[in-house]
Amino acid sequence: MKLLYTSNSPYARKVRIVALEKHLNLTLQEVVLGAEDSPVLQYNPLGKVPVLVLDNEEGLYDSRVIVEYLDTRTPGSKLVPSDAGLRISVIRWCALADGICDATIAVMLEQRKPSDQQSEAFINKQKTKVENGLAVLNEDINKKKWCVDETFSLADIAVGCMLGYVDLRFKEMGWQEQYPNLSKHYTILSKRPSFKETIPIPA
Ligand SMILES: N[C@@H](CCC(=O)N[C@@H](CS)C(=O)NCC(=O)O)C(=O)O
Repeated sequence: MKLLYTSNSPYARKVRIVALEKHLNLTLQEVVLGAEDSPVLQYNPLGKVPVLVLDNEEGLYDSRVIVEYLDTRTPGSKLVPSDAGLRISVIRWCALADGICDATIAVMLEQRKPSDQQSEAFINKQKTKVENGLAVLNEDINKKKWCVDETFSLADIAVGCMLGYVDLRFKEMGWQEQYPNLSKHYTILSKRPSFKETIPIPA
């Protein structure tokens, strides 16, 4: 299996961490999005990373599908619980974490436009989504060791990747002071070898 990824994509990081946590061997191929020779479009018509290229050359996307696929590749402990209620809880945490990443990326892309083409209203709307999302997660994680059922799961991985990405793009917002419960959770997650090995590189 080969993973097409960029080093600072929070969605690709989620996949890499799942593979590391489950001791699954992935061949990593870093790509440049939008480059003429980028292999991404060949496997994903949306042109986005991550894409998991299976041994039969089928491309799997997006990150939510890939992590579920990887989770079924090993017997025993699962990052997405099989119990229906717990599963919904886990994927709901993931949906919010991914949504915060979506809004963070939207701000970054808007701010990369020439200043006379940027919309302040759009930027503020997206930043509000980030702040609202972080506030809810900060409340929900309060006093808990892990996001769901006192067990490390995909929810913790998604939240950790999102926080790493918010830290990369919005360090100046002081999120660690504003959301202390999330900050504590992030400190714990950041000690895991899978998180250490996949720290995003500013670009
Ligand atoms: N929902 C998707 C989001 C993937 C995504 O937006 N990836 C970004 C990189 S962080 C990308 O490839 N952007 C290129 C584009 O939108 O054309 C997932 O979970 O995989």
